[in-house]
Amino acid sequence: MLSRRDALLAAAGLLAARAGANPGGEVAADGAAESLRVLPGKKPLIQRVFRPPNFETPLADLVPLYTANSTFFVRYHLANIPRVDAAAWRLQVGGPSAQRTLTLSLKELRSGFEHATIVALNQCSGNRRGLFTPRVPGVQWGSGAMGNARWSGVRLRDVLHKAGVAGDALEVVLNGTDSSVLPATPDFVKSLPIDRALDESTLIAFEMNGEPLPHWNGAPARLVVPGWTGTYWVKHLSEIRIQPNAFDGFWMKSAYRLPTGAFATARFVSQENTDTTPITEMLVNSLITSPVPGTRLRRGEPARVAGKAWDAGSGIAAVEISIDGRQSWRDARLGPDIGRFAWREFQLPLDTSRSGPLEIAVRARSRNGALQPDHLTPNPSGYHDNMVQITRVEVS
Ligand SMILES: Nc1nc2c(c(=O)[nH]1)N[C@H]1C(S)=C(S)[C@@H](COP(=O)(O)O)O[C@H]1N2
Ligand SMILES: [Mo]
Repeated sequence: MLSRRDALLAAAGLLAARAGANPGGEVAADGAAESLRVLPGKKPLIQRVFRPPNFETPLADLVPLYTANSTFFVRYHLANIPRVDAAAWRLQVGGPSAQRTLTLSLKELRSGFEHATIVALNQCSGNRRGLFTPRVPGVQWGSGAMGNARWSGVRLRDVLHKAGVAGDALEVVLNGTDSSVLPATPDFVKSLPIDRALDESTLIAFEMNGEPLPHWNGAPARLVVPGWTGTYWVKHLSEIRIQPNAFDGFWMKSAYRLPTGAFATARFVSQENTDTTPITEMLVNSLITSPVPGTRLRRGEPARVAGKAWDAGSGIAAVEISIDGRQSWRDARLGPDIGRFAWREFQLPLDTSRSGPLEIAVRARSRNGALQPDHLTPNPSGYHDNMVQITRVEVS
């Protein structure tokens, strides 16, 4: 059977082309066949946009507890992405609310500050945008614009304190070495509220899963803001500015914004207005990694539902699974807790005693009491899709 998306593609005459580019029959989390392409240094990923590179992780590569560097998703807004020479790279720290300016080499960054490691999920604000109905503009991500990794580096806080944070500091502005090819496209620059920048979990990371950062994931150093969506995790970080006023660049003022008050997440007060506010933390969410949509399970044979659940850092309290149209729910068994900003594995044996179609619904509950909803909260950019996902399989 064709999925909703494949039916649309077939109508547009695109399905054959995609199937041809996809001889291995890779599937994304929504069961659609996807075209896999290789970025230098990466394994095949689902190509959403070629230039700038936007590649998502296939469902099968979201099964390991730590997402491999070679399969970790890649998201860029601008197409000029120079390979940074780590020996020549410098991090500039300053701004009107800094007491002094610093210029740090990678060696100085590594040797001058205490090292810190944190396991954290990096999820794009627009993960699952491609599943929104009605369709919203933007990269049409499936469920693979995310990954869980062990990040090592130094605390942003320690670097800011070395520069000296003045009493009037309001935001910290972060820029990387990538840039646009067209002068009209604004440079990708983000800011954080000063308290989030000074939070001990915010890192300048130079390692990912024990290896130097891959080029496509921000070498030689990137920001890691555990619990907050990927947009703040600035790659190829080269400039940090501490300032007493709200940063008014395009990627704060106009992009990555939500209707004010629509979501119960951390506020970013200095960037808020009556209509819109920047996206901040992730919502409680989950992903079924197994069975894959469309699987034929054999009647009476052992099977299980497995996947991942996460939130912004309160931790996962429970994952519930329903196979009776969401009338009754059973608690899945949770895997090891590897840190409050990491995803948590879950699994539950699946009843295959009756033949016929089976609809598996999963919802996660966070320790702060949030539960995945049954419906989307509409927003113009298609962010924060955390509604209960359903995987359809067949028992025969
Ligand atoms: N320099 C730079 N950093 C960036 C971006 C970018 O376009 N340029 N995109 C951000 C967004 S929106 C996301 S979701 C994450 C994705 O991280 P990844 O590409 O390592 O998976 O990077 C963030 N950091
Ligand atoms: Mo993103």
